[in-house]
Amino acid sequence: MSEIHFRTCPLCEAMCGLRFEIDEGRIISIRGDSENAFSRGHICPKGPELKNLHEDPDRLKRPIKRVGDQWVPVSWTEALSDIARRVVEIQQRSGHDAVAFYAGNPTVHNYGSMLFGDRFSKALKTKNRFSATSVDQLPHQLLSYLMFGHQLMIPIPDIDHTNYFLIIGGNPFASNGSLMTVPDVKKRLKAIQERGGRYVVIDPRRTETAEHASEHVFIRPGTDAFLLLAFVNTLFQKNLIRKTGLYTENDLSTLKTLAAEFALDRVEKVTGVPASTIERLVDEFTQAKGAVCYGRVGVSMQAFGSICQWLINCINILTGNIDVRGGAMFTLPAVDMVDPNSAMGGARGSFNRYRSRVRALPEFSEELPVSVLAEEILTPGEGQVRALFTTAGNPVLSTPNGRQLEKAISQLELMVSFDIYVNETTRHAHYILPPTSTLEHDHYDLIFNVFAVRNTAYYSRPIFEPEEGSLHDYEIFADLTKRIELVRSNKALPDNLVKTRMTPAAFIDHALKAGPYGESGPRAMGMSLELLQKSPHGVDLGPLEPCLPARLCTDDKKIRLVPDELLADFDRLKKSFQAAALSQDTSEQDASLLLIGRRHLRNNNSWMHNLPKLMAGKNRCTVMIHPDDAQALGIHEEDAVTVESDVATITLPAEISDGIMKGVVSIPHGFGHHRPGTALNVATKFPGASINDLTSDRQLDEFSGNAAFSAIKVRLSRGG
Ligand SMILES: Nc1nc2c(c(=O)[nH]1)N[C@H]1C(S)=C(S)[C@@H](COP(=O)(O)OP(=O)(O)OC[C@H]3O[C@@H](n4cnc5c(=O)[nH]c(N)nc54)[C@H](O)[C@@H]3O)O[C@H]1N2
Ligand SMILES: Nc1nc2c(c(=O)[nH]1)N[C@H]1C(S)=C(S)[C@@H](COP(=O)(O)OP(=O)(O)OC[C@H]3O[C@@H](n4cnc5c(=O)[nH]c(N)nc54)[C@H](O)[C@@H]3O)O[C@H]1N2
Ligand code: SF4
Ligand SMILES: [Mo]
Repeated sequence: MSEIHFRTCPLCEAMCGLRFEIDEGRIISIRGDSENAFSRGHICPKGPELKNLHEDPDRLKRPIKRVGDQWVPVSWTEALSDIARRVVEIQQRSGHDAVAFYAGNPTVHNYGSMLFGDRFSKALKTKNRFSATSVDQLPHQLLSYLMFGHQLMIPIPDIDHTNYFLIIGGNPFASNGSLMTVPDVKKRLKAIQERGGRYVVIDPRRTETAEHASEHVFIRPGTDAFLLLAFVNTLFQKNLIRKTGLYTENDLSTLKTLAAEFALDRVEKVTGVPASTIERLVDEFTQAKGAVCYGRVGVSMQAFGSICQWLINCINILTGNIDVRGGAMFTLPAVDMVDPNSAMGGARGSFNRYRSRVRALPEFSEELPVSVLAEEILTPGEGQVRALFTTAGNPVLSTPNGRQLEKAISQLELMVSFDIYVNETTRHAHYILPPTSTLEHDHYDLIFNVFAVRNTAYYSRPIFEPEEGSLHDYEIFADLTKRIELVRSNKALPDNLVKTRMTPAAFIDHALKAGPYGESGPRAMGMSLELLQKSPHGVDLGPLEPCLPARLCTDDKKIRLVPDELLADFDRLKKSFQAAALSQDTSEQDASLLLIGRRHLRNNNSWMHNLPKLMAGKNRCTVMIHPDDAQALGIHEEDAVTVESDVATITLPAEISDGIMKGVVSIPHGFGHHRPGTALNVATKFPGASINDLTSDRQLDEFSGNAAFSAIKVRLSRGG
């Protein structure tokens, strides 16, 4: 007799409920759970692949140590003791900052790793803490911190009630939504159209999302800030501002002055978006009952990522679409990560309290931009990084100028990776510490509930008992934190593992009971771990509700419409606008094409290319190019093409498509599995090439330090 188990999928942000059929310890099937309170049966092709991920023969289960070119098994306590001794020795010799820490994306999908990894990295007392945040959503968090007073007060599109959804630089059909946790986004976007509304996509590529949109508008990569300023300017010019008491008049008039320089005709020239289109979009947006502007990685991974996110917030605020049904709203999750008085709500964020050693880039929330990691390792001097921990990350493929980082990490005195694979990054480690499979541990989505389009709560139980002798991420972190503490105080190290009394589940139980739906919160209903354990399809906590100004974390309970810190960045923007306008005026044409990224439903950043079913079909690691550009360069479909940036060259096949704007080319990230020593038997058969060999650690949103992956200048030529 087979058994049925339920849990949510940890692979992307959508939190789909899954139904597992298990027979004698083997997975028979994984389907969408049609009764799940949030996802209602939705699933994508990656969900069922949790079976093959769990059973992947390349998945590591025991710690290994690199001896020359060989990996040898080692016991947990031997590995953890040696690491603890070496970390303390390096820090005593070279200072705390000599040890760096990088946390990759799946950390956020594993609450044990998130909670205990954070504690561990803070116990290292190093300034050199990094994460995938600074190659992704740093501008969102920074602007939420500056405008609303809390890095996690991210405005979420009220997709189920809006009548006008303006999507800039996001492709939820491929990504399943981001900073907008929304299972079955296709159905929900279609529902907008069915109720007479519109959804409009602004993107240099006619993406899968754009194909089905009410309208798609091409834009020249990296120019969105100018478009958004023209939008704001038009709101002022046409008296379309809907005032609320949420911000000061002073800020409003500053914003008016700043935007005034961005006239529609000049912006048209720079962005490629016709002035009449911008005007019409403004009219449609302001006339709709419930409209929301939303921008994702396409507008945060660019030179003006922070200004883009600021202006997107401004558009929602100025048109009266913040904190109202159908606009941009804030969540009230069962574990409240925002309210400073709640169990988990303390970390409002911080900015620019210190800077990186070599290039002086600013701190955000006790992290530095990962674009400086390589130079912090390569540049001699006091504070030089000599040891690195990575957890759930693959920065060689996912951060800019990956080859430079590779060179850097191959010189480290000590590198330790928490990972389930020997990948392009972890192959350089001295130790790899593999945690249990995701199906062997429990999970509660601390973060994605903060971004969800509806308030819900779900607790995922493990499907399988952990294998004998394996450890969860949190147990490894807890042991190592303790061991380092013992070495620091000259105490003997134990031969057995140091168990932690506090488990992630106990933590969550406390936070749920103390939270808004717990024992005495504003929506008290007895929320607890026990209640969730009895609810295999999750608990629905209702639609997003207005909550301002009470929930604002600013001192005066006002939105800071124009943060002072950001004003300083405005000169850089004006200069860039003038330069762009000038180059459009002169007939002199640059031979460069502008490179952007691309996501595909079957990829997941760098790490699911080892699953055969997801790799079936056409090669997806191609350079997409417009037919006119291809013709001018004599490039034909599937020709090998060399792509050259100022940093490096790579070769990959051409894919000719009129779905990409003329002058723009696109390459997906996460490929480049040809590197020797990568132990991924399927992925290495589909190696592709890494876009991040081409991207530059110097190309940034200088305000936040976020990597600017969009609008990289490249030159193409036929041949490999
Ligand atoms: N299948 C799949 N799903 C994923 C992931 C994955 O790798 N694969 N990754 C997950 C992660 S970590 C994240 S952060 C999210 C990201 O979620 P999304 O932001 O929705 O991801 P993308 O599909 O990369 O969409 C970015 C869009 O921006 C466009 N773009 C690029 N440059 C510019 C520009 O200069 N201006 C404008 N206006 N648009 C631009 C691109 O053409 C692309 O369509 O997806 C998550 N979900
Ligand atoms: N050019 C370009 N570069 C990009 C992007 C882009 O759009 N364009 N997107 C960026 C974005 S949005 C992101 S988020 C980053 C992602 O960048 P990273 O987070 O650095 O890379 P991932 O590919 O997500 O690597 C995840 C690693 O975690 C491991 N892993 C999975 N689950 C677990 C677990 O439970 N525990 C542990 N210990 N390990 C686990 C996997 O084996 C894999 O090695 O890439 C960024 N890089
Ligand atoms: S959409 Fe995301 S959460 Fe849902 S099944 Fe696919 S990968 Fe998993
Ligand atoms: Mo991401």
